[in-house]
Amino acid sequence: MAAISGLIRVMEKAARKAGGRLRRDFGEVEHLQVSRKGPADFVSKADQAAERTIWDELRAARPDWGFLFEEGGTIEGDPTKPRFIVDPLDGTTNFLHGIPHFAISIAVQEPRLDGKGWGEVTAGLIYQPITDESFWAEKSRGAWLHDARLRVSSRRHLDESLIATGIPFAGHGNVAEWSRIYQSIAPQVAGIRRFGSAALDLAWVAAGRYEGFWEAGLKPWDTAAGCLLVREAGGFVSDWKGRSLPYCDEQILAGNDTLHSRLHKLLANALKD
Ligand code: 2AM
Ligand code: CA
Ligand code: CA
Ligand code: CA
Repeated sequence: MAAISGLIRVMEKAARKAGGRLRRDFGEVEHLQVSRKGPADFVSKADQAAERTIWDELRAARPDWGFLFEEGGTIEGDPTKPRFIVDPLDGTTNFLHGIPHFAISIAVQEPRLDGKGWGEVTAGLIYQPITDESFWAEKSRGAWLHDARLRVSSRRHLDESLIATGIPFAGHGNVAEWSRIYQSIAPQVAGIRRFGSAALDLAWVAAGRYEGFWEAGLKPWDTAAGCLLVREAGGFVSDWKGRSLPYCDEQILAGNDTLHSRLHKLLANALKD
């Protein structure tokens, strides 16, 4: 049984409040009004409303902590205190198309002891409003779905493995590189999925639903909570060189120990050619 900490309760309360709003707004035309941040990069009223709700809740509970928001950017706090990293709606494209696969991601990152920048991610929560699933993890205290302990998949064979990815879209990613990796991995595995929420891809690796996941060009708010979830569920997360970073946003590869190393070899082969 999970002993849920006060911090996770604060994060879950904020995510549930914003998630309830997203659930109500899902499919409502007025909330689909969008502006563009870049090519094919849409931000809806719902992203902004969810971020505002999360900001109000977290700031009230931890007034001196900093923030890194996807939409609002950086808000400095007491430099000796942690910061929250928040994606208020991961899977905006799904949300805007009426596809019920999106999530809220909140992570906590500690300041480095030498005072130079940011270090370890020590807590993470990914909440899926439509299924009401709350995936969370704390450093050294495991990964959980509500009060059930999560373990990465124990499948060891590529041909039994379901692998998630993110496919490049307008303004994001290297299509030729992605195709080479895809051609290297797809013929070896049971299946590839591309559902459009990197946070949920990682939560599902932690939950053992996927055996692995790779993507490039993500941001800290997409991956910070999910990386901790996978690691606390006994899995591995690295960049494509195999380096274990606090959040592998530029390049990410996640999986159980065997599949992480198998996929790493396939990926390295694909990039070498
Ligand atoms: P977002 O919905 O928060 O923007 C999907 O591969 C991942 O890429 C999602 O986690 C998504 O996060 C992110 N992403 C960023 N910009 C995107 C875009 N223009 N279209 C689709 N996904 C985008
Ligand atoms: Ca976005
Ligand atoms: Ca995102
Ligand atoms: Ca987002």
